[in-house]
Amino acid sequence: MKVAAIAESINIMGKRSGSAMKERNPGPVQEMAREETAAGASYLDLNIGPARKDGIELMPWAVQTVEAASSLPLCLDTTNTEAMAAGFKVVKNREAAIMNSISAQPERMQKLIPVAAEAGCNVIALLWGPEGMPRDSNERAAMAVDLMMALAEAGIPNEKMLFDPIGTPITLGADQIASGLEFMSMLQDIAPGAGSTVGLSNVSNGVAEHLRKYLDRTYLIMLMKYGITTAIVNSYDTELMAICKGERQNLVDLVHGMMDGNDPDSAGLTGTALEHYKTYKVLSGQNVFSESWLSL
Ligand code: THG
Repeated sequence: MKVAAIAESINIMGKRSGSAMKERNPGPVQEMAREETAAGASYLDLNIGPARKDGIELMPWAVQTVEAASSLPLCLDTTNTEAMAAGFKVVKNREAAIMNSISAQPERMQKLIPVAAEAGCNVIALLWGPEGMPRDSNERAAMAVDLMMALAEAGIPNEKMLFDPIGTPITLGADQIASGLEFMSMLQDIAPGAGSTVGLSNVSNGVAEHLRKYLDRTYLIMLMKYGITTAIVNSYDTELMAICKGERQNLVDLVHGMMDGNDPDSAGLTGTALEHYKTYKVLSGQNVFSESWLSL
C-alpha cells in the first residue's frame, strides 16, 4: 500500500524557505521544490502561515515561484482566507491542487467553501471546531459530518475531501492518538470514498529533534492500517518516504500485526524492525513515553 506524500518543507517558519519567502527570493524556494520533487513527493505544501500583512501577495508569489520549478500539484496552506483565494486565482493545475485547509469553524467554512467549489480542487477538512480540538472520536465524527454536509451542499464530492483528524503530540499521552486512529477507522462509514491526511510531525512535537523521525515513521504505519491516503511529511527523511512508496512491507506487516494483538519476541528483532517495535509500544500506550524509549 502507498501513501501520497505532501512535502511540508516550504514553510514560512523554516530556516531556508522562511527568509527566502519573506525576501521574495525565488532561488532557495525553487531549490527546495526540486529536492522535494526528486524525493518522490506527490504534492508540495506551500505554508505561509497566517500571513496577516501580505498574504494576498505572498501566496500567488509562492505558487508561481514553485510552479516554475516543479510540475507537481500544490497544497496551499494558510489560515488567511484572502490569501487562499488569491492563491487559487493563479494556481495552474487547480483541480489537482489541495486547499489546506477548511476547519469546522462557521466563518472559515463560509469564506472558503465557495472558493473550493469554484476551483474544483481537493479540500483538507480539518477536524478543528469553534471550541478547538475535538476531545474524542465521537466529537471528531460529528465535526466530520458537519464539514462533509457543508462541502456536499456546495457540490464538492467525497472523493475531493481529505479528512485530517489532527495528530496529537505523544507528550500529551497515547489516548488522543488512539482516538484519532479510531476516527480513521470510522471514516469510510461517515464519508464513503473520502481521502484522509495527517501532519505526521504533530505526533513528535516537543520531542528532541534527533528522535522525532522514529515517532513520525511508526505513526504513519499505524495510520496505514486504516487506509490513510495522504500524509504531510518531511520528504528529506528517506526512510519515511520509503514507507510512503510501499517499499517497507515487512515493517508495515510487523506494526499491523502488533495492532492486531500479535506481540512478537523482540529478542528476534534488529535495526528498523526493533525501532518500530519499541516506538509502537509507546504510541499505543503500552509503554509510557520518555525520550529514552528507544534505548530501553
Ligand atoms: N495538518 C494540516 N496542515 C498542516 C499541519 C497539519 N500544515 C502545517 C503543519 N501541520 C505541517 N507542516 C509542517 C512544516 C514544517 C515542520 C512541521 C510541520 C517542521 N519544520 C522543521 C522545524 O520546524 O523544526 C524544520 C524547519 C526548518 O526548515 O528549519 O517541523 O497537521 N492539514
